[in-house]
Amino acid sequence: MFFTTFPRTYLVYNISTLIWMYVNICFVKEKQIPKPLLEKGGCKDKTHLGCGDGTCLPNEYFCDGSVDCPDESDEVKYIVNV
Ligand SMILES: [Ca+2]
Repeated sequence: MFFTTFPRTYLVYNISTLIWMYVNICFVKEKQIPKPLLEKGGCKDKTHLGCGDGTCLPNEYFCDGSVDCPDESDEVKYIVNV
């Protein structure tokens, strides 16, 4: 279990597939809130990422410890394969 204030990339051993994989992990909150869209948000500015509701914010706003997305999805726990 890693606790960070910003998304970081970790090498993680996946027990179900028995392979090592790189993942971005951000564990900040455990409450049920939407997952952020991130790169799938289709933000025009490439330095921005999408909140769960489609709002675009600068990527440094994600997992910085304070809520910025209207739906709080910038601070939700998420794992993204890289
Ligand atoms: Ca934030």
